[in-house]
This record gives sequence, structure tokens and C-alpha cells, in this order.
Amino acid sequence: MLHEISKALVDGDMPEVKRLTEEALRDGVKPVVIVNKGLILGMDVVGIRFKKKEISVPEVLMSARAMHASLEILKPLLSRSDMEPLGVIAIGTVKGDIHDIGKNLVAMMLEGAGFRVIDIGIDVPSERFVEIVREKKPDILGLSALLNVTLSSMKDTIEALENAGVKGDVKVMVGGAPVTQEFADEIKADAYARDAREAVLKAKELLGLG
Ligand code: B1M
Repeated sequence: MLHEISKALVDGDMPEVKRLTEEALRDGVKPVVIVNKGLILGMDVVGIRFKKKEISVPEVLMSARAMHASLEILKPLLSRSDMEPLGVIAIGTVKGDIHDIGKNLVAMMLEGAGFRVIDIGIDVPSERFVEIVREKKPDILGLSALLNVTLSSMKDTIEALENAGVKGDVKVMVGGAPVTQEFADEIKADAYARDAREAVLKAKELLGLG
């Protein structure tokens, strides 16, 4: 059953993922098991296939939407302890950049792994990131960038956090195709993640849960 959910997710078959999610619940499979052993394993395969160029963006999006539809069914059913968030992550795409497919995937995987995610959106100015840190007090701030030219916005955002005196209040994780570990170190980010799966691992590490 869990394998079928993973397969339908890889196929981007949203109605089938929803149907199988409901069937698994009727069969008594725990929601948290469906998330970890069905959805996340499926998204892992999607990530690997995308990396190998076996599938392209529209297919990734269909899988991501199927995952989201299943999560919508599961969220209210997760038990209280399962629902206790591991931590709060606010995530956005930096100023000048409107790419959000990767950010959304990262957000969904983090949510699936048990984090509460605040999606700040796209083209987010550094002042807005500072405001979010002050108001929502997330444990982690996630910055995504897909363009070489918007790497500077990522740097500006971390500088803005420093200038506002809130850099020490939050861990900053960065990612996106042009971002590297070297760049992350250079701009004093606390973590860099190559993909959505690694983002979950790094987020757990940042909060001492790894
Ligand atoms: Co744009 N685009 N695009 N684009 N686009 C790229 C990025 C580009 C590489 C295409 C190319 O030229 N080969 C190129 C950038 C070149 C560069 O600077 N390096 C480019 C360009 C130039 C542009 C425009 C400037 C084009 C133009 O108008 N002349 C323009 C920019 C607009 C702007 O942002 N101001 C533009 C516009 C668009 C669309 C609107 C058409 C569309 C975006 C739709 C959307 O996002 N809603 C689009 C798309 C789809 C792409 C490509 C084809 C796909 C990007 C994507 O979604 N990948 C892309 C080429 C490519 O990558 N093949 C391209 C799939 C996604 C799952 O991967 O986003 O890398 P990715 O996310 C990964 C990891 O990077 C990581 O995890 C994710 C999941 O594994 N990750 C994080 C991402 N964020 C993270 C955050 C983390 C951790 C990990 O922690 C917080």
C-alpha cells in the first residue's frame, strides 16, 4: 500500500494518491507512517529522477501537487504528538526572484517532516524577512534564490538581519540552484541545503534534532 502511494506520487497521479491515502487510513495505517514511508520516499525518487534529467519541471510539479493533496487529508488526522511541530521555519524567495517551485517543494517536505512552515512568498525584500523574524520568531529562516543576479539579495538579507540585531535570534538556511556551500559560508548563513531532502536533514541538525 505504501509502495503504491509512492509510485502514484512519482507518477504525479493526484486522484490516485488521494484515493490510496484514504484507503490506507481505512486500513489503519498511521498518518505519520503514510507521510514518512509513502510520500517522502516518493518525493525522494522524484528528486533523484529530476536530477538525472529523466523527468522535467511539469512532472515535478504534478508530484508536488499530489503530495500536497495527500497532506491536506492527513494533516487534521495526525495525532497531537505527531502534530507537535519540530520547529517553525519561515521561507521565501529573495528580492528580484520569482522562482518558487523549488521553495514550495522544500516547504512541503519540511511540513511533511513535521515542521510548521510560514511561506513568505516570492520577491521578498530583506526588510520583510527582518519583519517576519521579529514578528513570528521562527527557529529557522529559509532563503531561496534561482538566479545568479539574486544571490546578492541573499547576502543583503543576511546583512539586514545583522544590522537589525536579529541575526542571532534565528538560524538561516539558504538554497537554490546557484547557491553553493562556499557562498553560504561567505555570507554567514548557518546552513546550506542542496535539495529538499537535504533541507529537512539540515533543519533538524540546526535545531539539534539530527
Ligand atoms: Co527561470 N531561470 N527565469 N523561470 N527557470 C532558470 C533558473 C534558468 C537556470 C534557466 C536557464 O537559463 N537555463 C535561468 C537562471 C540563470 C541564472 O541566473 N543562473 C532562468 C532565468 C534567466 C529566468 C528569467 C530571467 C528569464 C527571463 O525572463 N529572461 C526569469 C526570471 C524572473 C525573475 O525571477 N525575476 C525566469 C522566469 C521563469 C518562469 C516564471 C518562467 C519559471 C518560474 C516558475 C515558478 O517558479 N513559479 C522559470 C523556470 C520554471 C525555470 C527553470 C526551467 C526551472 C526552475 C525550477 O523550478 N526547477 C530553470 C532552469 C532549470 O533549473 N532547469 C530556470 C525545479 C526545482 C524543483 O528545482 O528550484 O533548483 P530548484 O529547487 C531545488 C533546489 O535548488 C533546492 O531544493 C529544491 C528541490 O530539490 N532549493 C533549496 C531551492 N530553494 C531552496 C531553499 C533551501 C534549500 C534548498 O533552503 C531554504
